[in-house]
Amino acid sequence: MKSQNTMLSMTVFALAVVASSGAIAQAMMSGGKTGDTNMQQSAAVAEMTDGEVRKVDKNAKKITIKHGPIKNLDMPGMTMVFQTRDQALLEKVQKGDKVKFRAAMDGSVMIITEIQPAK
Ligand SMILES: [Cu+2]
Repeated sequence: MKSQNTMLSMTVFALAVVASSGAIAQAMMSGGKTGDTNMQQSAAVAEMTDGEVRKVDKNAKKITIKHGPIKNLDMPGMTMVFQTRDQALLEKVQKGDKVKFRAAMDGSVMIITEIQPAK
């Protein structure tokens, strides 16, 4: 039992370190610095990607975004159309908004799983 508790607290500590270093990397990137010093830590949890909404098509459930590099999809920055399965996402943003979002593959289609206005 004692060793399990030790394992748990070590895991929590490791997660905290990963979370805070991710936040630092984000802060550095939004400060205008680019570079690949943080490539090592792209790991399992996808980071939010910066983007700017170009178009929201509620009927087709599609959002056009000019986005920065999406690490988890190994995609460089570009402007492209994303689909979403979640109607509520379409209500959160509108054309011209700066956003942070997460994208994932759903079969052969790239979808947005999470989006929020960037502050
Ligand atoms: Cu793209």
